[in-house]
Amino acid sequence: MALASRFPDVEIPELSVPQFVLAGAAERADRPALVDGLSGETITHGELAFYVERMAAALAARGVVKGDVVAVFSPNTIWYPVVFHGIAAAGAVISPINALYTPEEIAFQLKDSGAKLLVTVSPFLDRALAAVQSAPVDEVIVMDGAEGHASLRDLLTSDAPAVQVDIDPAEDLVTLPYSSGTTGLPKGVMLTHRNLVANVAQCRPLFDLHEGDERVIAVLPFFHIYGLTVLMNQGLAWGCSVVTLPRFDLEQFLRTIQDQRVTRAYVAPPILVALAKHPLVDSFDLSSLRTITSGAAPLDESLAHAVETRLRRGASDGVAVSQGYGMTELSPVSHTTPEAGHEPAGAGPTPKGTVGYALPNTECRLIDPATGEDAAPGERGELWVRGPQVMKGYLNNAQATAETLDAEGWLHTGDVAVVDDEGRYTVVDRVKELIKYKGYQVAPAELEAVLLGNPEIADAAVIGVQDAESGEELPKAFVVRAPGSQITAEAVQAYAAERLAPHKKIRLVEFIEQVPKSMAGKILRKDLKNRA
Ligand code: 4UW
Repeated sequence: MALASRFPDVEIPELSVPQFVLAGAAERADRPALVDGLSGETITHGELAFYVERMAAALAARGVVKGDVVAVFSPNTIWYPVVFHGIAAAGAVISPINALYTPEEIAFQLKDSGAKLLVTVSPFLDRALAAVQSAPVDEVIVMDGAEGHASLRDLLTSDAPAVQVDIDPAEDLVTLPYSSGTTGLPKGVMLTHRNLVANVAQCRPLFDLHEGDERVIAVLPFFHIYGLTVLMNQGLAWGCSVVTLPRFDLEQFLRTIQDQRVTRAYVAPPILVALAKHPLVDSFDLSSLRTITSGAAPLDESLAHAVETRLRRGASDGVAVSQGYGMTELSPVSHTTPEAGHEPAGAGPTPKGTVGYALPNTECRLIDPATGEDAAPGERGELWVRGPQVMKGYLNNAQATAETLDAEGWLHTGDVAVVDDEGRYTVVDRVKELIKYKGYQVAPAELEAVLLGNPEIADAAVIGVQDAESGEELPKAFVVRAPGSQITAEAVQAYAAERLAPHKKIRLVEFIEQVPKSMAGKILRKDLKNRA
């Protein structure tokens, strides 16, 4: 039984992502669109639209055509949105690469996505060049410039003729982020222009925007779908100033909120832990903040209350802390908490342990994994989602697509949720393999594949175990030593750490005689969880 959204449907404009996001740029041409939180350097909404047009023209002049994939490997900067929308306006597809990736991880994504160009920044050039040795691309563009490479300045000042690419929003891809989904290795998630346009349009009725007076802090990375849609595209489409930070540093984060008078923060739970507990927080004036929304991993209700209480100081009305829920395959938002006064008709405040309501145009089902039937009212079940934000599928992987997205359009999330009588959802468990470490994806299959590359390791299985103190999920490897091997836990960890980004580090190791497997050879992760 489909559970309808408690909100009326919204209309989804038939526009490409750049057309939609830049639609209001001329009206607010002189207002800051992007502000560098550290240097104060600014791009206005008018300049943004101009640069995007130039970027698209320059890419077309370099031979980029509709459907080509361009990989972007960069931390957050004010130029990232210029690059993103320039590529999109040229009809090409952006595959965003995690800024922490090793050359091996970058090469995997370049090859799998079939990227034609790679856009990066000079501090990342060593890793980028190491990656393209095994995954060649036509050209590496270095945004801030480097000897022998075209820079963003070169592209934006070229006199290439303007381009008009015909885009079918419902069919054509705009971005290809990577996600392991419910099982296996990271896969390219095919998101269309319509997916991303819809997701911003769907969130709009839940927010009380102060037109022309909203500043959003973009510390979560644009290379992750949460930052890409919620900070970059939503922020710019709604006419906010998006204040970028290249990485999370608590003091810079607090200082930037204070100095830029930031009104909204979208974060992951570890940042809320710092806001609740760290002494530095008291040294800054955070009274401009109106909302803090958390997502990407479970948020403890008491932590949300602790942050509200701590920040409710002085003359300020304080800040509302709440939760949303999303997944790369959902562009990413399916659920969020409306701002006070924007709840569905008749509903009261949204409890902080919940992830809020299904967005407009979004249907849900909760399926009892034991029976495959709809869960009884009030009972838990696997969350299925259907709506215009649901991905088109996984790139070149019909089987994984069919396992996740059924014939009726339901996306099986692999998360377990309950819904209350008012239509508010709480995420209570995860039945998929995926591990979340500080909000980042860690795919057990990827770690297992790396470990199996070590001749001293005969077999390996990875699961997430809850750390009682931090509440984080820690990747734990069960390792079977090869005959004669005396490999230590430290050596296992070091071997993986050399090849994988820091968030994928193996935090715990246990040696075992045999990895428990089903008759079909599938790792019995439940048995390992019980053992851990
Ligand atoms: N509670 C418990 C949550 C929650 C959660 C996510 O890396 P991905 O694919 O994607 C994300 C997206 C997060 C997100 C996007 C937009 C948004 O508004 C918002 O809230 C403000 C969050 O993380 O990982 C997807 C997986 O992350 C877990 C869950 O397992 C999901 O399938 N997850 N949000 N609030 N778990």
